[in-house]
Amino acid sequence: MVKSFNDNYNRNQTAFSLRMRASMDGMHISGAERILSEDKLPSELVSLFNRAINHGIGTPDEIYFSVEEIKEDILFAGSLPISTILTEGSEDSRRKTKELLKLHNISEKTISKAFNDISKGASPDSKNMRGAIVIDIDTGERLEPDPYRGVRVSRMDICEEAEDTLSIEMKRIDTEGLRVKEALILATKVSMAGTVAELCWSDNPDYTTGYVASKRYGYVRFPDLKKKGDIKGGRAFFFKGQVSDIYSYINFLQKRPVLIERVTQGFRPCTWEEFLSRTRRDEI
Ligand code: PML
Ligand code: MG
Repeated sequence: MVKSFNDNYNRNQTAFSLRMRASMDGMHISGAERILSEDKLPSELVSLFNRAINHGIGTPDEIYFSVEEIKEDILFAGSLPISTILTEGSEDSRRKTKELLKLHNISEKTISKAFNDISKGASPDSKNMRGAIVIDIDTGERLEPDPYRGVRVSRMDICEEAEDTLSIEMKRIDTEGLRVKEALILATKVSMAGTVAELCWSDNPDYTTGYVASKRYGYVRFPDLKKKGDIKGGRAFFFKGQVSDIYSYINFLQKRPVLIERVTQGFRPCTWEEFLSRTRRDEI
């Protein structure tokens, strides 16, 4: 994203998807996605390599890179608006996160399943997953075809100008960090696939803020969603639809190139009550 595909002068230029994933003893520790023009590939490869070997969880013993020419049309999109909820510790954060998920008509049982699975390591061998859980909001069933791997969202990035705008916007709303930018890009694409809501917190032991994201409520951050030192983390996508639709849903998430070209204004940190009254006001 640092040097992304710039739509101002090269919308017609060939774009490439650059992906990195790093693991240690089979455990996923880091990953990144870029869409960029050919001239930016060498420097970005080096920067993703440096990032993989300097990860908080540990030094990887395997790093994979892939570079693919993008042949499909790129979908250009506006980002979800960012909100941050002020909470009183991890229990309060979890309670409010669950309340927000309930506002999406997701049952308590399904929400608890997503929390439990991510908290214990969502793959069948209790490791963090490289990709996300996909969970049916009606049945609570997990739908990802490979429960070890999950669904990894791929082929998304932000245009250079929009990234500059996002940096300014994030400063305005007291939010910072590459991690937030990358999660916002991913969450925006996930919402475009028709996902009811996404739940995420990091597997990095030092990073405890998580979020719920959806078209309806935007990208809503909750500090202290897990305790410091905890290395378990991941994503759950709450899905509603026919199980037969799951393949086209996953195909969109993995293959459809999406570039953020517009930044939607977000909000300064606020209390849960302020957030609710603002979102209710917006419904009128
Ligand atoms: C991750 O990097 O593993 C996920 C980060 C999610 C939280 C980002 C934020 O603070 O909004
Ligand atoms: Mg991570």
